[in-house]
Amino acid sequence: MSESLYPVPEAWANRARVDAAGYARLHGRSLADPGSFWLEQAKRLEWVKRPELAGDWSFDEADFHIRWFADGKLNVSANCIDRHLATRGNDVAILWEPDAPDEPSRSYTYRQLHAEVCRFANVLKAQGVAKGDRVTVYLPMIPEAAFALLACARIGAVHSVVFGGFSPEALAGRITDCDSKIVITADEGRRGGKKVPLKANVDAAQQHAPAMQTVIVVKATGGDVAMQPGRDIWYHEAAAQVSAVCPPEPMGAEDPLFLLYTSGSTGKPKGVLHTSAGYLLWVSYTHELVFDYRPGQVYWCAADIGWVTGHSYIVYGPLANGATTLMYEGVPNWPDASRIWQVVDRHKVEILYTAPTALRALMAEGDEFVAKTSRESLRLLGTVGEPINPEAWRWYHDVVGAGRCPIVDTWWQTETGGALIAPLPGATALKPGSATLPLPGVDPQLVDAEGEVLHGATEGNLCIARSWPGQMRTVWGDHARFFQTYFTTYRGKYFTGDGCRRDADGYYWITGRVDDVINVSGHRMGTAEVESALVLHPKVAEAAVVGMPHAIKGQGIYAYVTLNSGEEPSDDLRKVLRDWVRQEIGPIATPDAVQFAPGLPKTRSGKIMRRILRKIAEGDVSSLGDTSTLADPAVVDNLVANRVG
Ligand code: 6R9
Repeated sequence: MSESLYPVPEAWANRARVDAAGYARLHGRSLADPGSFWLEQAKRLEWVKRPELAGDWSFDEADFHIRWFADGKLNVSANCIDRHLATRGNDVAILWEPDAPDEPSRSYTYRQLHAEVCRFANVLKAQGVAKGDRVTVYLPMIPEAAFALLACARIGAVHSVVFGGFSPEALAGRITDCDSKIVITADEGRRGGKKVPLKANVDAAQQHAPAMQTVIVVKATGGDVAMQPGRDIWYHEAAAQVSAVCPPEPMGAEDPLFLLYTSGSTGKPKGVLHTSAGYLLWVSYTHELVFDYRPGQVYWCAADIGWVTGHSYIVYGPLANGATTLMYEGVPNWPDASRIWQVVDRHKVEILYTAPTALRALMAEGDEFVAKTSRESLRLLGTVGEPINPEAWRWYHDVVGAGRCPIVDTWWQTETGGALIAPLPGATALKPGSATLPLPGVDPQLVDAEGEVLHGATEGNLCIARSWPGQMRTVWGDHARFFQTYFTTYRGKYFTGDGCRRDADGYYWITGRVDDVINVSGHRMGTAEVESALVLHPKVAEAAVVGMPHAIKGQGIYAYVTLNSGEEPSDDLRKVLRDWVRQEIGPIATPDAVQFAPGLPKTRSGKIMRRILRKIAEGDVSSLGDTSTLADPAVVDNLVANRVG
């Protein structure tokens, strides 16, 4: 790992909102006196009723609870829209760049956003959606996706966005889990010149999602879709019937804002629940601090709204700060590997936030795609989703940013709401590959396997020792699972599932997941989910899935499959199984390698020894460790001999 240091550039130091000493003071005060610190920060929001309480929480089983600003009242959409109208109503709120570069972009001022969101909210109300109801959003990256989220927030409905790349089966599971009676979708999505049949997927989901009663369809491409009378409604027709005024519903600080399903190490995806005030405060505060956002700047988070990054840093954080947030419909490498940089030039983007996997893919295409663009508007670069390898970091810094732009490597999770460990560009010297230091209010601890807290330069499991306002509040419908998943591994602490090293300067280096979660192109995939999909296939008896190193994706999916007796392994079947998983979950879950295995390495109690499977998938077969506890040590030789790749 690289330990080279990139000091804060002089231009940044001179205009820093927070300098190095300021950061140390801020962090110190946030931990020493959290009550007054957070009540003061709470002033950055507009409240219907200002809170007098800050954090009220306990991670202990007997008294387990997490609440922030619990006596306050506010509306999230009013904070993201209405309160900006007087001062910047004519500033651009959302700048939309379409998939095809020759199509015109679109922009919405805060005033126009207000009208669009009110109209959308009234359409939802007309369909009977009330405070607390769940609304599933299955949309492409079009402005209506942001309108839909903010419309839910306006009337107090709880949105649950399902990524447009997920299959009908995955969509149905998420609709059913939260009992969502209404789904908002589009005729089709577009990505990289290809159509995504969203409405057809919703139709296919219906048989497994009986809760679904109403489907609101946004006309995005004008493609042919079958409308089911009594269930399906065109958004544009419904919107023409309602007014563009909808007063925001005053919400309790702890009223739910949204659900977002994410993969864990066991079971089906969990509905991570975020509430209103603490979440909004966290994303607004961190968006301003970490990106040093200043009014008038064009800011671009190139994530999809289907992931938490899109929620927090395309929609809620930037809009709460009155920013101009760019929303891009397409993919980074279409029509060619220059597209991102062309969009930067077209819209004079100053802050760009993307994922290491995209950078590695673009880097592999060669520097000329970057060099032929100007990028002179850029002043800050960000990354998120997985550890960034120092080579990609340097390319981002030297080639994309021409050595001029600091890189903020932001570590966080769906569960954390927003960034927890990240540099402040005017305060923190950078080290390629390190997310650097904790943000104010964040108290990281590294612990060993027994839960002993490790001090100084060390490596261990990353826990957070106290609550922060943006923390998730529960797993939808299963509060016991919330406690069990995050607070029982190490008593009294939130366990992230990540391994981490801390160096002598106190910098944090995330080393990756230590549980059974694979990070594929910055997206979380639970091994258990892929395994469940594989064993649903009639020819499969058993499956075990692990991560393997992948040059572009960071990690790939390696599946060991035991067939039912009488079934013959073949390359055709390998392809059938890959397509099967793709159909069951979605393209991101497609295994990169499928190895047929007559047996899996198991302990005498029947537990699969994933450590061994990981080593073989990595190609590191010289150090398989102790295999003597296996029920049948001979299976290992077979696995090694038939390794794929
Ligand atoms: C925001 C997001 C969370 C997991 C997390 C960790 C990995 C995210 C990272 C990073 C190293 C970073 N991760 N950011 N690892 N450096 N800057 O990605 O949320 O999809 O829930 O994934 O991603 O392993 O635990 P989510």
